Amino acid sequence: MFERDFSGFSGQIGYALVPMVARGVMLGADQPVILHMLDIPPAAEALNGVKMELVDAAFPLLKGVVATTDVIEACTGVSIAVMVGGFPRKEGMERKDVMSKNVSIYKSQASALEKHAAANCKVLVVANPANTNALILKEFAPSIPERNITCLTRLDHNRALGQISERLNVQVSDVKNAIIWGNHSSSQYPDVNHATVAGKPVKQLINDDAWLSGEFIATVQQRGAAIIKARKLSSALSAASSACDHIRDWVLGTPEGTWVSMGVYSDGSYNVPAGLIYSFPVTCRNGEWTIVQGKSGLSIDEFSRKKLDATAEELSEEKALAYSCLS
Ligand code: NAX
Repeated sequence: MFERDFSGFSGQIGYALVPMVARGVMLGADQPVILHMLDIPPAAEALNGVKMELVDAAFPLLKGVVATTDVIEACTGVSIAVMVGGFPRKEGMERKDVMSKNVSIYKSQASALEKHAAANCKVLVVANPANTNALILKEFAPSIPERNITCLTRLDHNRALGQISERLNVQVSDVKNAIIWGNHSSSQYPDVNHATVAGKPVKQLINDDAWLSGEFIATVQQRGAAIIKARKLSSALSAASSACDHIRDWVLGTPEGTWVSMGVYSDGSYNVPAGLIYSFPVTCRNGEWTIVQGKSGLSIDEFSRKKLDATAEELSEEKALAYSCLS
């Protein structure tokens, strides 16, 4: 039985995510689950409403629900933690103020996870700034192996696949091996230099460099803002679905010949500074991710190099800002 913890669960993504997990979308149709849902006291009643709905839905795989505002109760015994709770930027707030709020949230959740979660608990940080929140969590949970702490860039990855499938009018399931490099922010670099459709290189099928290096990249980078403009709310169902994809592939493995994008602790691969949580192409097997290296790594042209470095630089700045909030 997997127990998993979700922070921020009366929020939009939480509400979309819990039924997916309870239906087996995250871990498979034969995997029973117990859900632990955490939110803050002002959201306690709404959180209880989500619990009531989960009971009413009578999911066969759902073997228990804990709805709580106590971070220790939420973290106790969990083997997968999906962190969607965070403090949004409000009008008039400086970046540093938002960072400071999130640093204190992730500091306390890190220590609760470290002390009370199951050994080898896998952590996925969704809440923004996702990469840097994950880094703070790593900092304050030193006994959780760094390979167990990741952040969500799979939504951006899936958005890239979706754009290619729309442009070529092909099934999205035939599009593979896009890459999101770097930060889950508008500095991310969606890269299709190695992507394929039914085995054929995307670069051959879309013989339009201007689109690939211009509109395509901008559309993926700005997709979150476009959803907010259209829905007056940020992405929720696509974020929840992508969080399921992230955990499923991490736990159950990526299909042969396919890689996915995950925000993971950089070991210096591709000359990305070590010590950042940076989105790389990864394959997963036996519950472990590995950055795609091939024999000599994927080739990175000059255009890509600049983009990889720019998003790394933004992450280094965020890291410095986060650490300045700690002092
Ligand atoms: P909501 O504002 O709907 O929900 C956030 C929830 O977190 C609320 O229920 C709130 O009470 C709770 N919360 C606040 N502080 C908490 C704490 N200390 N402990 C536990 N819970 C706490 O936001 P939603 O639309 O669900 O988005 C959640 C987060 O995901 C945001 O930070 C958002 O920016 C981020 N996103 C990240 C994405 C990604 O791909 N990495 C994409 C979607 C989304 O924008």
